[in-house]
Amino acid sequence: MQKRFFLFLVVGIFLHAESFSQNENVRINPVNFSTVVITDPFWKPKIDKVATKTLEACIYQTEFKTGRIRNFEKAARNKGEKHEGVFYDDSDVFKAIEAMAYSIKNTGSSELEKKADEWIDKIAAAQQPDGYLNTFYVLTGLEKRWQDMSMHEDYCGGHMIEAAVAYFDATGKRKFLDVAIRWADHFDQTFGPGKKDWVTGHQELELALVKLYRTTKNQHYLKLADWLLSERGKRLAKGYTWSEWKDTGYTQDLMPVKEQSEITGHAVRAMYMYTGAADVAANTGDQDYLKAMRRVWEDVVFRNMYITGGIGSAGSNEGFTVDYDLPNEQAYCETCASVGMIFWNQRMNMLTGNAEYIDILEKSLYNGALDGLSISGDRFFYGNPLASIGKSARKEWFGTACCPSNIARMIASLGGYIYGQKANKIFVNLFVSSQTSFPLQKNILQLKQETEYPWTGKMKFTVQIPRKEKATIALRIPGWAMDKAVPGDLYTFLDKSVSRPTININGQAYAYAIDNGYAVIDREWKSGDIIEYVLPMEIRKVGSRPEIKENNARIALQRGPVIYCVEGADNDGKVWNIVSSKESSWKIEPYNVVDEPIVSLVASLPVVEVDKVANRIQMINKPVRAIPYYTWCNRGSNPMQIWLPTSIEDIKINYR
Ligand code: FUB
Ligand code: ZN
Repeated sequence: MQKRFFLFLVVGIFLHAESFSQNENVRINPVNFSTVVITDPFWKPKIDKVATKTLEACIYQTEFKTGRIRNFEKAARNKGEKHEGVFYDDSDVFKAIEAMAYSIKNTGSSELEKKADEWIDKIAAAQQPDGYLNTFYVLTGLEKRWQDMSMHEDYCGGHMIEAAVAYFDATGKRKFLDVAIRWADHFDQTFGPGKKDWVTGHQELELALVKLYRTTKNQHYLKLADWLLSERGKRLAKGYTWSEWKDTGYTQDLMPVKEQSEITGHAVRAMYMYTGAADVAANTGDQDYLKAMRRVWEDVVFRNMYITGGIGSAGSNEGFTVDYDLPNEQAYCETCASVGMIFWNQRMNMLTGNAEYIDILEKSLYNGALDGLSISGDRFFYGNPLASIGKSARKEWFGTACCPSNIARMIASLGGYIYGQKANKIFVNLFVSSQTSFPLQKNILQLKQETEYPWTGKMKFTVQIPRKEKATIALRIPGWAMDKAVPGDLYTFLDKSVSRPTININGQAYAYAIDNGYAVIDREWKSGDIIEYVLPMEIRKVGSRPEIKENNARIALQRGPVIYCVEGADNDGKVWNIVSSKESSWKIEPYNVVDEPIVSLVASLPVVEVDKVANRIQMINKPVRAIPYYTWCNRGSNPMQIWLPTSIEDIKINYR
């Protein structure tokens, strides 16, 4: 571990130095994931599970159970064989390779590298002489390519670029990157100012092109990303599968991106687009994207987001509907949309330096996104409802299988979301036991973080630095630790807390200043300095704005960033009969869901029972247990609820 950490540090110093010397347009440069060594008791087992179980499942499905890899083989043979599956299936191969790349970096797995190399050879062999690559059109008729904007050729290309960049970063091998460059050059020769117009069918290519620009330093790719964003809002979008969505905002094409202020349409498309816009802005300094995105972000967070950080309530458009339309049982909340929220909010934090974006990132990460992956690592949720009558089940795979490899690549690259830096200012965004290094003006500061978050709110940071140097360490103060359930007032804590975060440095209380949501520690650092940071981990009852009809007279439970639910498996099979008044008294109790050690919440609460013998309905008090939402449905299909009724009246309506 020590040797590996040293290697990480050396590579990291170059990566850091490069990123922050280059980018004057951002307030925070995220620290590259590959320079962060995660040792965390909560996340490390998950990262390891992704590298084994999750990727095993993805590989099995991609290669054997479905024709995804066969499609590349057939495209390379060019013998007129049939395409298998859906027209965007190539994207899942690429996302799996991206997750493999991060996992190779995390675990050093030579097996994964061998598999990725094997797939990359097949992908490269299927590339057309002009750089084009999409197995659907290669196998169904190349003459039809680039005619229907809704057909995801650009989306698949974008995922290929992301995977190729990640694989190059992880292994230094260029083969896949060269395939991606040839594809991007083909796209660049075909579309752009003075060439053909193109509105991306499913946004993704924009953010991918910025990654390619960062890797190759070729400005063309950045300009192309910016141009693609500028194509939106001119009503140029055309495509067979879009006709029914015309004028609904489904494709975020009703207004130019820089003029948008409302969130509309397909949630994943929207998240990827705003992530791409932020990435362009981070490299061009264009302020108009940021202004528009702040407006849209407020529309999401203030009116259209679940308490889990999930977004996109409707299955019909896999996206947004009208303000406050946030049904619980019917919530769509695609795993990919929560992953997209994580991407976008990281970029917003980077551009603005404001910690509130990380509050939302953290909310989506620990709840809406993490719920998408089973504890075993090989079962998945596509949608993540907030209530269930017990018919939901985690699945091995899906017909449209975007979510499994998406959550895999997210967790595998978690190291990239923990720290940031701007010159001599270090930012701690997430609380995850880990180590990394920061190049300062004169020194390299090594920071070690130790914590059992999210189960406790105690963090210990140890500094190592060769010579004393003045620098700032900014620790994120989560909104929930300051009595604010979310930015805006969609959700509020029902009881007031007086506890506040505390900081001790070398055993002495430190009176910190707060700047943009960070506790700022400004001092000359020396080796062995220790920061102890304590966040109040109280059980909070949460209410929501009255406009969210389904939550009226209901409360939810939160502790730290974790949203809780009640599940049948812990409560005699029933959870729709529980009443939890605003005054109910909950306590913490360590518990295990399957083999996941968690902190559960317990209370004695009135429940409605049917007494069949006496032929009557009665209320009795029973012990009730709540578990973290992300752990539900790991013990078979069970009823579940996040929002608990506060009175019997609501039970009458909803009792099952
Ligand atoms: O269209 C590709 C992916 O499939 C989308 O991101 C998901 O919402 C699903 O429709
Ligand atoms: Zn998905």
